[in-house]
Amino acid sequence: PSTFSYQWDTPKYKGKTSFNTGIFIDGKFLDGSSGTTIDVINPTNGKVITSISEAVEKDVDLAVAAAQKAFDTVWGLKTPGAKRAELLWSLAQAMERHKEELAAIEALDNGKTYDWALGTDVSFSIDVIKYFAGWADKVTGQTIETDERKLAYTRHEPIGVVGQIIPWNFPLLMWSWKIGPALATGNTIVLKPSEFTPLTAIRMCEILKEAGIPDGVVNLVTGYGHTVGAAISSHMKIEKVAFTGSTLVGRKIMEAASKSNLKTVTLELGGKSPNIIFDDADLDQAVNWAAHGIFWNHGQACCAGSRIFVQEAIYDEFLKRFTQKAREIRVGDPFDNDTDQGPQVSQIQYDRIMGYIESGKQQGATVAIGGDRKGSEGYFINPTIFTDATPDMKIVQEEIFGPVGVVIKFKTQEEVVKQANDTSYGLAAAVFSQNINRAIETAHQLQAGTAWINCINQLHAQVPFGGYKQSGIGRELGEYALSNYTNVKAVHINLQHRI
Ligand code: TXE
Repeated sequence: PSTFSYQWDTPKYKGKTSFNTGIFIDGKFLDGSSGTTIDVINPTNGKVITSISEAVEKDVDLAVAAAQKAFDTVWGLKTPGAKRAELLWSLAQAMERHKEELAAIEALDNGKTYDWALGTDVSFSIDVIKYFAGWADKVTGQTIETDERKLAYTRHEPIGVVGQIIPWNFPLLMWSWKIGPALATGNTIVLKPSEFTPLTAIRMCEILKEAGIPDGVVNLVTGYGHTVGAAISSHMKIEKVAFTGSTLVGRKIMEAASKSNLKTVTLELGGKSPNIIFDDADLDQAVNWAAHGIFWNHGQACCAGSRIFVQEAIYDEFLKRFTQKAREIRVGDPFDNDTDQGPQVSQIQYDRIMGYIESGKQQGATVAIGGDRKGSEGYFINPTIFTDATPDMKIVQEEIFGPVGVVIKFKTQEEVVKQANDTSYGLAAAVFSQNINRAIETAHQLQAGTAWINCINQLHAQVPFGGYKQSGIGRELGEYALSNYTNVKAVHINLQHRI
């Protein structure tokens, strides 16, 4: 284990952090069993920020044993819900005390702007922990009428040790979405952050301790997907795995689960979300939201409104204003207060996005703006808008996961709904219209787990989120998330039934 220190200094924000790193098992930082490390790269300049311990399969076994011990002794059915609520609330308060520090680590590691990290990622993560703190003492079953000779009721019991594998686009936020409901319902955790952005999850280990969460309740294994992620998904003593990431890896996780112990699987995967703008929309608002829809978090959002359908009467005017809006986005250093958009997270993602931009050009789409990199170092890509795309093009079909939107003209509601649903994904969709009947009717016709009307990318701790079709299985957030982490036991009591 070693220490990582960093200092940030902008005209508006100054601060420093220094914390222990390593894999975190049973409340202690350790080196991974292999003794090897993983370099963490700064996406702003491609340089190494620090090196962290690489966990391997054996470390997952150690983490599972620690989590099982904690489940049997200090958590699960051993700790009343009210106590877990208190501890989760204390966790939220500890995060509040460290919020600038967490935002800075996130900006450094992921490349998102410090302001967004603070105002959205960290704040929303705290909201999520508070929200699930509120549920911890309210997870109850039902009493069920059968007949007078019998009493039946259900208990919602924690599953036990659960595995959680999270991505790099919202490192702390995805940590909170996973940790919140699992701890509220009494489970213990083996969590793997993305190898690209492990730093906030590592920093959270000491913050969990500071909040009083008992040792072994949350264990962190920092490593690669094909080793540590695969070991979690195929572990015989992990009864449930929750994953956010690519559809490709989601399939591998289900396969590993089915080949091992048939653990339950929840998946939050990719998307190619439609954003439909009717000709009676408030155009200024639609332009602003559409830009937020695709350029928020540099396009690295599973729910990004990447297919922007615009009705023909307003198409030209929309495109003019939308292009202007994209031109105004300031791409630069995440720690600069004037920056709207930082770099993409990694060289791999940068290459993948530039590959999609090239394919769009080659297949005959028109670049209305952008389509190139910004500067000569780091993974910066200018906001990009394509027009004249046809439904078969890769930029229309596949998730790009970058600041690249495609604007498509449509004539009728019937036609646009058909096109919008013509995808293997079904995560989210948005509709803009001042005719509320038309907006609601369209929202109901779209095959998506979330439908926004006159807004986009709005997420709340109280509201469930998840996908139809190949965008996933199960729902996170809201009351719905609790059922991912409990087993239902039916208890039958014989009162006077004689055999
Ligand atoms: O994702 P991976 P990648 C999409 C997006 C992006 C593409 C590829 O389109 O361009 O996926 O990104 C772990 N068993 N999304 O390759 O690999 C990995 O270590 C178990 C959408 O970076 O899916 C990391 O912790 N785990 C998305 C996590 O999976 C494995 C967010 C996610 O990374 C594994 C991210 C394996 N065999 C990417 N292989 C969203 N839904 O928001 C890798 N992992």
